Amino acid sequence: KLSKRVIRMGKSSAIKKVAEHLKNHPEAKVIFMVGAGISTSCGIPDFRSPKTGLYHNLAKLNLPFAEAVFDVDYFDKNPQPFYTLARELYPGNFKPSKFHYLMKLFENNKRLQRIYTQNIDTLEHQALISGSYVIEAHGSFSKNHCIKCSKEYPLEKFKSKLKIDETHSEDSGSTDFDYARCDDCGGLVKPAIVFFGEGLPSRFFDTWEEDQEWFLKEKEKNHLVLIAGTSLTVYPFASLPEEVPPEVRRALINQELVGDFKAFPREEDIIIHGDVDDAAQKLAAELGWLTDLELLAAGG
Ligand code: CNA
Repeated sequence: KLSKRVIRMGKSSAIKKVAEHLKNHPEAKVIFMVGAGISTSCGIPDFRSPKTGLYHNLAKLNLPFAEAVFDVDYFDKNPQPFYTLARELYPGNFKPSKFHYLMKLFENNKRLQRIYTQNIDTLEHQALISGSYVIEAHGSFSKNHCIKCSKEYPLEKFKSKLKIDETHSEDSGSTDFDYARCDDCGGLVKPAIVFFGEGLPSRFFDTWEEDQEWFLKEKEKNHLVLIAGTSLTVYPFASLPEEVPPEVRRALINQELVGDFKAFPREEDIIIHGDVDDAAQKLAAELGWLTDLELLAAGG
């Protein structure tokens, strides 16, 4: 039933529907919920896209299972896969996408309520979106701590070890590769990225509770939730869309139909099948923000 409706609506008219919603409700603000798909055009692979995703490419690291790269016990035994991945993902190596800049324009136009991101690439900050709007649900590289005694370390502690040591190349299979270790107990130092089995930052839960109350208080303003570039498979983040109150409209921009949009579609959902940057460009055009988007993307 849903797929018929999606086909009937088409991509352009779905984008127009989002734009119309925002134009018809000038007080409405947007909460974004985003994932790795908004950064793939920046050159950062996502997890699950076939052939290009990180899980596909991790095969060469001989992991017992792909998710082991984000498993604390595995990291304790063998930090090399995480170091390899961190080298690929480390903030500073990439520029934001058009989609990131679209979110910045929502802030500039006072139409942004929040961005819940699963990404650890900090591209929201690089797009100069104010930190008060951004919830990094899966942590970031900006803090580090020892996995044994929890002693905290500055960013440099881990970062300095990311440079490939020619004499102890990972490929040579050397076991004394130079990993960041705690000065007190010798435990491995790990960035504050949420690994499987670890708790999410309390700011994630606190802010989501506030935002849910905000929805209830401001029902008549017709706020919108826009979900983009995520497979909605990692919990508890993946449950956010289903916790959006039924009277609040949801839109999805993604290459595939995912999560609650697939399992429990709502009559009012708007589905934009396709590329996030392409959708960002079209939505910006509909909202009269295209020149601003192009200026931001060009770095000026
Ligand atoms: P995922 O499971 O890899 O899903 C990505 C989704 O985005 C898929 O549904 C894709 O079809 C879709 N997609 C990919 N490219 C595009 C595009 N250009 N336009 C539209 N849709 C696209 O990633 P999730 O974020 O859902 O999974 C959560 C994990 C991924 C979090 O724990 C992250 O920390 C982790 N991750 C983050 C990064 C990053 O920080 N950039 C990179 C890789 C993985």
